[in-house]
Amino acid sequence: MSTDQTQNLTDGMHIIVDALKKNGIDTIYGVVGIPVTDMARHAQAEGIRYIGFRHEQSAGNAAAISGYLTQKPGICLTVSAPGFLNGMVALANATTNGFPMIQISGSSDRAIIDLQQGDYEELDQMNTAKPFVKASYRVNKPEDLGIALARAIRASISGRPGGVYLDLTTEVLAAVMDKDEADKTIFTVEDPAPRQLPAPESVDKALKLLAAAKRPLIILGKGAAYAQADESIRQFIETTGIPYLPMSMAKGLLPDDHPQSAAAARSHALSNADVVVLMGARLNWLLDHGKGKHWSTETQFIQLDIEPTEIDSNRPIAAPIVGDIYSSIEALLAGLKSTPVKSPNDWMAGIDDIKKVNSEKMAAKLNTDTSPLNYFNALRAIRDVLVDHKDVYVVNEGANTLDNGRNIIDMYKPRQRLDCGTWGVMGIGMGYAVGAAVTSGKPVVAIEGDSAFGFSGMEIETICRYKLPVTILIFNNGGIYRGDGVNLHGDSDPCPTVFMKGARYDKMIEAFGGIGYNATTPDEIQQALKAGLTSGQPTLINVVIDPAVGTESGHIGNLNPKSVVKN
Ligand code: OXT
Ligand code: ADP
Ligand code: MG
Repeated sequence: MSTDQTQNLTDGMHIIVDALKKNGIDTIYGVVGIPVTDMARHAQAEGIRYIGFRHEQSAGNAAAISGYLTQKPGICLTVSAPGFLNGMVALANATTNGFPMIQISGSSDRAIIDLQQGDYEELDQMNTAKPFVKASYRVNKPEDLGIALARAIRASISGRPGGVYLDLTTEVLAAVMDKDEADKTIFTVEDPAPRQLPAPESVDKALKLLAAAKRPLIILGKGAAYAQADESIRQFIETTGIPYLPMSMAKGLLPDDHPQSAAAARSHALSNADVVVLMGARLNWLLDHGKGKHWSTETQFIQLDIEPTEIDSNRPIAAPIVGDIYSSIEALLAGLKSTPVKSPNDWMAGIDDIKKVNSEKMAAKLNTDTSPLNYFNALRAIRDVLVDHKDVYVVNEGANTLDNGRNIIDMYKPRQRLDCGTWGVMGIGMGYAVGAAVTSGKPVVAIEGDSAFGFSGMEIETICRYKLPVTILIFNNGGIYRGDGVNLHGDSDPCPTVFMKGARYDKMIEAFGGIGYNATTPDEIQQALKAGLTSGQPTLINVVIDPAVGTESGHIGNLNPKSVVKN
């Protein structure tokens, strides 16, 4: 074809990029190959930043966390069948956690797939994705690309955010259209996540219940963090004087050293509260479904959530407020004028007493001086550096590394703690670190169990390639939970929980031009961490932890099924 004949033509892979640009998408996280390589090249040529990963799951995790941080869908690009499935874990995790994300995947020839005639990377991806996402769409005509992306964007961020799958067949990517006609098919989505105002009577009812409470408690969840209603939430908590408990990723919504935080008196606050306000937090396993020893059967609940079907999921909710948290908090604040709420002082004083006891116990653990290090003195060393770096994003995964990290590393700003979330999933580490660094331009510190790191460890090459300011601390206790497990059969194979002894993860990053440190004392941790933060260079610190100090499954050992048979 001559240049004259092609100059007014375009094709699917160009149309989708134009549509992404029109909707303000500035970054794609992915892994390329047949049939999406040229689409990625073209996106980059058009000024969309393309971050190429070593595995789609990490690309997906980066996209998901960028969605959480920005309220815009994070975009993950994958190849057909296996690449698609690798990305699906992250997409499903995004849906579970309520992070807006769109996975765009190329797919093979639909006619061959449908007749199961054995195409290259054959899989009915649209239907495979369905159980794991809010919506799953396939585009069969290039003129539908604009509307399909619009639907994907709206589905991912309206209501409870989540994952959306967009299937682009090889035929559509290559399909040719007149450029002027194609331009008419793409558009900017208008108000993709409209405010959802709560009913005034719901707000009124909730305030009356709260005003009568003697021991009210607010539980802040990551839905509240996502809503970016930071100032109003703080104002509501401070005006009412109600103590609050942050769920893990809501830490920092108010600074962890806030006097009304009940985090260091968790079970006392939960079991004694008479009215609990669930603010963007689900009454799921992380809150024992509102049942059991941490809860009173007398407790009444107010629940703020955008998803109506979340209400009454585990316990009856006396006062549901269905709406977006931004609008709901505004309405609650306005309602305080006619229905003032003041939490009784003796309730907070009682919580303070328990906080004091628990904080003293914690201080005793933190101030140990052991060789090898344990979780507490190693995390104390990190905490004391990070207190001077409040802009840092903290990624945290593992079991003991996660649970102790959550309790010891204080957060001061909203949405800066990123962790295993609702699924308790391992493997988010490096993807979240890349996504946070790329999205925010701020330094990231990833505190990783050695097992947790292994799920996405190859992405240190990605971190080095893009020269991201990420410092990774690997809590190397030589295993899952502990490094001293014994093979019960007695042969020379390691036990299921045990890894290579004396592994030097710091050497891995040196292979890619990053900086590695091996730390065996609090001082060495601090020197290395400060150097990583000051240089802004990709840095990996192998923190040598006593293999014998971890607890099976960290704080959630009670979830392991118990065997009647004694080994
Ligand atoms: O209430 P009380 O009075 O008791 O006091 C509480 C707080 O008030 C108090 N506290 C404090 N006191 C003083 N000062 C401060 N600052 C303070 N802060 C709190 O302390 C107590 C306890 O507080 P906490 O922790 O809040 O309370 P609790 O009861 O623990 O809270 C309950 C939960 C459920 C809310 C909380 O525990 C929680 O959020 N847990 C999340 C747990 C989680 O998600 N874990 C990850 C999954 S574990 C497992 O599944 C793993 N796997 C399997 C696997 C997974 N997950 N994924 C995939 C894809 N494949 C396999 C694997 C492989 S973990 C894992 C790897 C583990 O090995 P690593 O090497 O990575 O890690 P290591 O363990 O380090 O070796
Ligand atoms: P956590 O793990 O921190 O307890 P969850 O992920 O379990 O938090 O719960 C978050 C809840 O917040 C979900 O039920 C979700 O529907 C809700 N949510 C998310 N975004 C908003 C929002 N903008 N407004 C209101 N509710 C929201
Ligand atoms: Mg470990």
